[in-house]
Amino acid sequence: MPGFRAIGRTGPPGGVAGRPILGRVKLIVAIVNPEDAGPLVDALLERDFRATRLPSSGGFLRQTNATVMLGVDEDSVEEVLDLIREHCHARTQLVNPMPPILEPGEFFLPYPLEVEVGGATVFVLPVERFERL
Ligand code: 2BA
Repeated sequence: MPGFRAIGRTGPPGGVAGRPILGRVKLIVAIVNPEDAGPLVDALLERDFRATRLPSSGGFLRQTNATVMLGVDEDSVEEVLDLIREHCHARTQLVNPMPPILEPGEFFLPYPLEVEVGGATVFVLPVERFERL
């Protein structure tokens, strides 16, 4: 489809108001460290991808992370994944385990556990229809 390299790109390609795009669009949802989200979104915008950043938090650690969401042409998925790989780094975090319920005379010595988080958790979903109204 000529002129439709990436719906996320600015300029005339797809996503023109009133003209739906059917088929070749993917929605990329990337859960990343909040420190990486800024540089990632900057790099995406530099390459003319449009992105939405949402504040989120992990169910396990219950700490703030960031969810970056972008709709792109399927041909651009690998380019976006490369940018995510470049800008999102794994980190280790210390977690304090919940103390167990103790019987009288038992004791619990809490010590923090190390958990590795990210680079990024990425979902690539098919989009049935994309339209900017
Ligand atoms: P959290 O749920 O806070 O998980 C943070 C890290 O804790 C995970 O890193 C993983 O290393 C560990 N973890 C999570 N659940 C665990 C469990 N049941 N047992 C042991 N360790 C566990 P990542 O795997 O890199 O995930 C980073 C964040 O990405 C997650 O934060 C969550 O917000 C999101 N995420 C990961 N997998 C997901 C999934 N299948 N669906 C939706 N969100 C997901």
